[in-house]
Amino acid sequence: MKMTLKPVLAMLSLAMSAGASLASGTHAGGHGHDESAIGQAGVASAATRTVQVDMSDAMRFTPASVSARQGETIRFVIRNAGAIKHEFVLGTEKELKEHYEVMKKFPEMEHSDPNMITLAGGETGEIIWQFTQAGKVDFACLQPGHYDAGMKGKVNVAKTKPKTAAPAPAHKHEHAHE
Ligand SMILES: [Cu+2]
Repeated sequence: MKMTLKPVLAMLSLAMSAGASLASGTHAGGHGHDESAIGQAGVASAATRTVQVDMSDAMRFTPASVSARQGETIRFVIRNAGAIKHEFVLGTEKELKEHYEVMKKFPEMEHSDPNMITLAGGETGEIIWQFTQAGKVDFACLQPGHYDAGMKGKVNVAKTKPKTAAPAPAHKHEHAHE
């Protein structure tokens, strides 16, 4: 079965909001999928750095913590060092949890978006991603059971300092008379 996840998520959230009371009131018009929170699909030519992330059947990412700078585009080379299927999905923790619940209901679902890659054992693939907001971006493997087993990690995106006019000129003058 090949289908993209978003329509399924949309259907599910419709079904859930129809069944839920209006008490929560969190759905203020939008459908809550805020892609700008985690950044956006990057352009390969803009990638300044390559980060390799390995996935293993021990349900771990290596490294599980990646540092980035706001605005930076990273080329992630994802390697499935295990024998079973794993995936690397970037998202907010909330998105990942929602997505994971869908994956548990539809384990055979194949999904594909710029923020994720699914790899069979031994495969390697890549994601180009630009981190536009400072803060934490989570990633996880959403294969049933894997997220619960701790197959998750995070990208810490450091705030970019406001651009200063020019680097302070080096003072060549010695303060000999001090
Ligand atoms: Cu996995």
